[in-house]
Amino acid sequence: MKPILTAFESSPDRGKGLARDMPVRWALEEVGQPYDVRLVSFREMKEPAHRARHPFGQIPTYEEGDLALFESGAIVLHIAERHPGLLPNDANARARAITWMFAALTTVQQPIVEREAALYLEGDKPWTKERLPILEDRIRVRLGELSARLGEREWLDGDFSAGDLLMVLVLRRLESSGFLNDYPNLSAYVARAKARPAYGRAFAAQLAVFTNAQS
Ligand code: GTB
Repeated sequence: MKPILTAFESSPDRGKGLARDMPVRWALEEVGQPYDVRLVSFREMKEPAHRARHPFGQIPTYEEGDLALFESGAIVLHIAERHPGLLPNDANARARAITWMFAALTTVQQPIVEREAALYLEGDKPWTKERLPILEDRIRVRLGELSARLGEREWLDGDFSAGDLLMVLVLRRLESSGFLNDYPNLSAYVARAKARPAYGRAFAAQLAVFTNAQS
């Protein structure tokens, strides 16, 4: 039975692949697991049927038989644990790859999300003008640290892993702001990941939802 993923019926990112169904799609493509997608509107996301799957009324959710999961990171970990290809077999290397998953979604993503919230939710507040440079400095600190650790490596720790998958999607949130331009090895890392065939298939699938909704 194919797992079922939920995604935006009409994504506010207009097919840029920034919504959180993208990590799940990409993980499923990396491991070669076919899947179905249930598209949901903003209204449907807040209705009891969807809230039974996702307590916060969001996407993505993931159903596999009688298992229902939410939180993109947890879903990617679930997929990576059940299929070869996204986590190393060696126990210590596996633990380090999972550490990178958490680092992406907490340490690196947090200042990026705070800046987005300041820009898009608090843009009209009097404190935002002063707060933005502080948030941007925090992002630069994290990018500098990540850049130093990545160095000339292809991936964060050995082969491509679920840690890289999540880290690259977190970094993609900065693409339109130009932050990554100051860190050539991070830009190259993101470009390398986006060149993976599985990324291409996942991106095309989410873009098709947007394109079909327009026609
Ligand atoms: N921590 C959760 C996870 O990783 O699964 C976060 C899930 C989440 O934020 N879901 C968002 C959602 O359902 C969509 S992805 N929002 C509806 C709601 O809360 O009512 C976040 C997102 C939305 C839009 C853009 N964009 O336009 O660029 C990018 C990312």
